[in-house]
Amino acid sequence: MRIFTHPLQAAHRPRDEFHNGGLTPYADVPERLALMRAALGGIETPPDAGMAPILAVHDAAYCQALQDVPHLWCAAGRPGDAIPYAFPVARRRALSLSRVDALLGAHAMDTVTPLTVDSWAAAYWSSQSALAATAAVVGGDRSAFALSRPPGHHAGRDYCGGYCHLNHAAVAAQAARDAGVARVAILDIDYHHGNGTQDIFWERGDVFYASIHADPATDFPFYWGHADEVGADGGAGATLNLPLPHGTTLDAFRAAQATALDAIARFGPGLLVVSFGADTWEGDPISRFALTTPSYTTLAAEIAGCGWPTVIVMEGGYAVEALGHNVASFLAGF
Ligand code: SP5
Ligand code: ZN
Repeated sequence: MRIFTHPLQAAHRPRDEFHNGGLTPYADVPERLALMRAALGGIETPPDAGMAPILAVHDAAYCQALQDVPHLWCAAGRPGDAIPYAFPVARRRALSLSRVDALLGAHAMDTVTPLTVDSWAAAYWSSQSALAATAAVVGGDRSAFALSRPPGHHAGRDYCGGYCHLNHAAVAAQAARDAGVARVAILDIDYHHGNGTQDIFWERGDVFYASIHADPATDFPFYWGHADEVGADGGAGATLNLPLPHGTTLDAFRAAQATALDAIARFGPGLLVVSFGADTWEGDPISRFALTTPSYTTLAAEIAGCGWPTVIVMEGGYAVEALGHNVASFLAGF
């Protein structure tokens, strides 16, 4: 299986995230990439497919803000990484976004996703890795893996959040559509609900989104991922949410995955994108499921058994020392 990642994905190194009433060390450390690389062989650098496939999913003004905010922040004399503190949650009229805090707050959903001058390149090349994997699969490979980092599934068309800036799984799914694949399914098995992916395809019937995740009643992102969220308009019925409780082990996760795969089979995709997070592992420092390293081989084999051409995109997983083993276990199942 071809694997894609780019060295600039490691440059993004925020110091802290604002969480639980204070600054705590940022969980998405660049060492995640080094350990995954070390556990995998034959990694390729993706070609540069440019901005067009990213702009097929994300707003141009948002992409510009991701690039500008860290520089504006430094120019304003701010000492730390760029973290928003005011959000236009209430209904708003036209805003002037000339102040960096307004520009950032209007394009962010939380305070755990700091921006640095290196964030854009890391996110951009993570999307390029997903695009290269998609091109391989559209070109006839059975599967390919995008070793994306920073992750993507919390990012929406015009906002960052949950350590995510660009939604690589959505970029991959849209690229497959634009390459002529009529129906694309996304299976999201990160511990957290992929609110950004759900949001991007909420009203579309050509891209099916199924997610298995910690119940948003107890876990980030809190406001999305409940079982009654099924899509709207042309996308009604093309979103499936399967929240699970703390302590979930392989048996319950497998049952939920079987439900998701049945729904995807009824949809009939020409290509599957898997948003894979290893933060469902029993030792993950910010999560509360109880999958083991061998669990991932079982889950992957059941996905591979469906026979759909599959693009795998890396999402979360914060137990750094175990991450390489968990990713290798998942890929072994393919
Ligand atoms: C892609 C992904 O897995 N994003 C997860 C975002 C979860 N953020 C909310 C929880 C933040 C907990 N941060 C703990 C940091 C400890 N230093
Ligand atoms: Zn996650």
